[in-house]
Amino acid sequence: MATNRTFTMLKPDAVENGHIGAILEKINASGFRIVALKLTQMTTADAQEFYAIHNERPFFADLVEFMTRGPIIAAILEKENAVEDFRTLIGSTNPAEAAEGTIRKLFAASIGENAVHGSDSDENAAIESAFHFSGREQF
Ligand code: RTP
Ligand code: MG
Repeated sequence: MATNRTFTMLKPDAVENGHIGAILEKINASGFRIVALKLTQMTTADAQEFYAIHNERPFFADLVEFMTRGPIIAAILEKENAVEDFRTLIGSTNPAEAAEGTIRKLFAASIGENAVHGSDSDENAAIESAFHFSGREQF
């Protein structure tokens, strides 16, 4: 499998709870290279666009409210098989169902406030990376 990239956000709960350092440490220790990184905050319009695929879901309003309530860390990560391996590292959407040692098991409180985002395909990784980072911000 060729080296490729995924996109992640450390969500407002992770930032509020002081988990930036611990989560980035785990990401690096798992073999991902950080090729873009910043602290930023999404507007309501940003979150509605970023999560547009979920706009008919019952949790959409709560998701937008949550994702805009404070700063996030946005990052692009590089590794062989990056998208799939990062989804494995973060664990199930619901932390109660996440495997031991995964980021959501360690740092997330609930299915809504689950500490971290990971792209679900190479195509979405590229779209999400471009949403948050200019070409000059990617290394
Ligand atoms: P993400 O996109 O953030 O990496 O999470 P995911 O793929 O594991 O889950 P997805 O189905 O894409 O859902 C996106 C985010 O919406 C919130 N959510 N809340 N209350 C609920 O039932 C519920 N379901 C999903 C979570 O923040 C989830 O990560
Ligand atoms: Mg998703």
